[in-house]
Amino acid sequence: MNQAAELNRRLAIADFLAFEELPDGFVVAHVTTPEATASIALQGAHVMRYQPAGQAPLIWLSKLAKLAPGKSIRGGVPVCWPWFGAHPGNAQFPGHGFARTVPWQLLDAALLPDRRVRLEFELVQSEATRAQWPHASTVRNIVTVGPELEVELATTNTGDSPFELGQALHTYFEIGDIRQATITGLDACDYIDKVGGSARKTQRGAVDFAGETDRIYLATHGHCEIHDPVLGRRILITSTGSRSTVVWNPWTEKADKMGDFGPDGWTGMVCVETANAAEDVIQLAPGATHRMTAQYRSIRE
Ligand code: TA6
Repeated sequence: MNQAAELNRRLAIADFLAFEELPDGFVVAHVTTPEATASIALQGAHVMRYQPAGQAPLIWLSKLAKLAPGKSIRGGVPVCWPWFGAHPGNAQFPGHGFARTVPWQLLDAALLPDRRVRLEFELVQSEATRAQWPHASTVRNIVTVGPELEVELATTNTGDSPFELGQALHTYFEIGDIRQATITGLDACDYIDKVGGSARKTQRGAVDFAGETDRIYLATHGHCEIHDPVLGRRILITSTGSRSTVVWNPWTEKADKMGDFGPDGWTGMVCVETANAAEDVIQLAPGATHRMTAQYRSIRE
């Protein structure tokens, strides 16, 4: 019996949750609720799609996204864990950690009384993951689909010594045109400008976009909004357990180099990432659990 058939036997919820196996054994959970639909790959516990009923998708997925074992997916909500960006000590290790390209298992699927669907995934550790991350730990990703998309990344230190944890929900949002979009809620926050030689700067007013933008905002307050006049909506982003927010758009040249954005794909997306990055990395004590959550919803404007 293939993986999807086994998952359908054990965890499917009629009319709300079913599993599909793509070529190469890539398994996807499809969620349907009255308020929204979503698709989550078991690899990386990666939310690939989320679309509120009657609206454009909230989450952007590249038309050239590769859905193959071990390949990072361009778009959706990639889980960057247990480090953000380049590995602090070994340049050979994958950028943004290994969590998004390894198998996760689905521990539980539940239809909640309010007709939201909650899926709880746990990263499957292996010799390969332990070779890059020797710390005794578990990490779970809990995805709840309803009128909002809620994602919670929970890391537990199951060992007897502390470790440093960097992470992000590297979320790609669908927008009408990056050149007309703005982001509020980061005013007066300092940021590391990775396009400007990692200089430290301070945000004045709303964030707008006129070229490649790659910033780690620091001491952020857990709420920001994407204003999208083209699609006529605001996307509200609320987070807990995070004091750093990454804003990224590759613009045309970098997107072309990356090769999986598709023609002009960069104009229709912006990443606003709930993170623990830079000086916001977490020192996790033995036995402790750190929870980082993000909630996404849109309001017509
Ligand atoms: O979060 C922004 C960033 O760190 C950019 O610097 C860029 O590298 C982006 O992530 C995409 O990274 P990826 O490994 O998914 O291609």
